[in-house]
Amino acid sequence: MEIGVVSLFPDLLRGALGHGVLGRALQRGLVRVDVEDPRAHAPDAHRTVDDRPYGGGPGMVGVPGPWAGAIDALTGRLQAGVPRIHLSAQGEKFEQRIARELAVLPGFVLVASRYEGLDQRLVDARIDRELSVGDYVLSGGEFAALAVIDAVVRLLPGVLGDERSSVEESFSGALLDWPHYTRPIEWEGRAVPEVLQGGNHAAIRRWRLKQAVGRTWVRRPDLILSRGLAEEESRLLNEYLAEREVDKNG
Ligand code: 9D3
Repeated sequence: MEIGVVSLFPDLLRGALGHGVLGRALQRGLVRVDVEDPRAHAPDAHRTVDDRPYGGGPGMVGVPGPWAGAIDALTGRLQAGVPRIHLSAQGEKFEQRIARELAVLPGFVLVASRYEGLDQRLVDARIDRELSVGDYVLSGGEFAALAVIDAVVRLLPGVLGDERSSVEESFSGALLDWPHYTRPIEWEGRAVPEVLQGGNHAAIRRWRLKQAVGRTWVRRPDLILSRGLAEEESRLLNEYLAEREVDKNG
């Protein structure tokens, strides 16, 4: 897969991509990331990439020429027809479903903008899709682009080695994870749950499923509502909620 990124901070992008699962995938040639700076496509001596908004108001707007130049340079180096995606707070919410869609493509271009946004004519002429990473305000699209790249690359065949398979993890409408424990068996007066200390694998499986269903119900009821519960799961949820009442009331 080849991913193009348009960004005013190419070093930030390249630096962040050098580590962990992503860094190894790049080193092993499973994915290429090609970064292009709009400043390199600005025609004037000042390398202008933004200007004041027509109609007035605060902030700056990305001027179309340099941004189109960077997008076109990347598009020319990538396979024909790959989607050009603008990271924007106004975009469609990025979810695991979209990560899976992108992971089967030969590549895509991500445009990370700054300021109040890009000139709308550039968006109309060059952008196929706009994605947001959630309802909070970032100061630019770079960290959103990195989130998209990370979520997509770990789905590529061969990227996750012995680590938990992405198939197992690539849920949508699944449950939150159960709690995890390691040594020491007691820490600051807190013990590892008794059931995990023994070798009763059926009991351990039930405990983990109960925790997963219970946590999901408490923290993310939206996931339960869109997914539903199997019979065993709803039995375990009732147990979880009953045990929580006991914990609360002594
Ligand atoms: C008038 C309000 N503007 C500034 C507070 C809106 C605004 C402009 C530019 C808000 C954020 C940004 C920069 N954000 C991104 O480029 C961005 C983003 C985000 O802020 N939240 C979630 N996903 C994304 S993807 C790109």
